Amino acid sequence: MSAPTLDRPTDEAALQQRFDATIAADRRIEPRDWMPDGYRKTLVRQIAQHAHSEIIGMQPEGDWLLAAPSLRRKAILLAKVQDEAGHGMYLYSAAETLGADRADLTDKLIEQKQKYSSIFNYPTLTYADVGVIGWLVDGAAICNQVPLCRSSYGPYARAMIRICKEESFHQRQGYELLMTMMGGTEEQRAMVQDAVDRWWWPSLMMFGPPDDDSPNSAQSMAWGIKRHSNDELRQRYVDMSVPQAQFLGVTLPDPDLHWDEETGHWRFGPIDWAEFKQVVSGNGPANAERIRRRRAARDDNAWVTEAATAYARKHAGAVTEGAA
Ligand code: FAQ
Repeated sequence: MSAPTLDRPTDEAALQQRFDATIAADRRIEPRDWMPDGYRKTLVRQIAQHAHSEIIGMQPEGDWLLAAPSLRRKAILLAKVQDEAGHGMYLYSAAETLGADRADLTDKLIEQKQKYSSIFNYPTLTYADVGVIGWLVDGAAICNQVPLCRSSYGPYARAMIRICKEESFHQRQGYELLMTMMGGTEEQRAMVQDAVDRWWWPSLMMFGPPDDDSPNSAQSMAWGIKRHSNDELRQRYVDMSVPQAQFLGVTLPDPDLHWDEETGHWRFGPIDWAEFKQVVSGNGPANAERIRRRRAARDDNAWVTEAATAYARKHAGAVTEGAA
């Protein structure tokens, strides 16, 4: 047996030291590297929640696929909703590199043992909601996710690069739809304003609880999983969105919103954290429906998974026999 060297540490303390040095040097942790249990658990938790959000996030806009007002709008929306499915798949794959099992993660979502983003528990009442989701919800997702492209875990960071590119297209298609509606009739402009009124505050909640009530932030930032705090990103998002709202010609539903010359930021009013807690604990307007549909998708399509698994097994057997 070879003696342990600095290159191939064998004891836990040396492994921890190497992990810490990798994080301190801002290099990536890869699936085969040793990592502390807490780091692995935190990543599985965040990546699984993120993947679930993408999959559940297909529902609010998916509800408008059959009612899109033109073939062009339908094609754009279809492409966007399919992209979200793809994002979910990249993210479940990233979670698998940490030893998580995809079917088990789906079960945990359906049994409500794992969370998904609060934002997807609000209904899409008019077609303007599709535009506002693209502009505000994808806008918030980009703001939160661009820094995750530099997350310390390699597979997560790399998945985020592609996801962010696609989210940028999503945001633009939403904004373009809203610009078109704002150039339309009074009724269309009113639909946009109504959608903005309903989605603005929930979009601010997407960034998570305030920093002093965010149990995971400090450790996640020390590990380089998260790069900025929830409040920092929320402020960045408000600063980015206010000029976009002005250009669009809508009013953000916040009487306290004002420009703070001293700090160079748009200051906003208090967020209703009681509503956030209600939604996250399963009591939002559409939680039950979202989970009911996800459960039905799993159960009704189980035969596809079984058939694909049987085919893959048979094919793998044939390959092994061929090799022999
Ligand atoms: N909703 O200690 P923290 C998208 C939970 S993808 C529900 O601050 P953390 C694309 C949190 O999990 C949107 N739960 O937690 C799209 C934790 O619970 P736990 C999803 C929330 O992890 C667009 C507890 O509260 N994006 O939109 C929420 O450090 C359009 C304490 O919170 C991601 O997942 C919430 N909003 O920071 C798709 C991005 N916020 O597990 C379709 C990656 C917090 O301790 C259409 N994730 N919680 O029981 C992150 O960046 C972080 O996980 C945060 C939360 C910032 C979300």
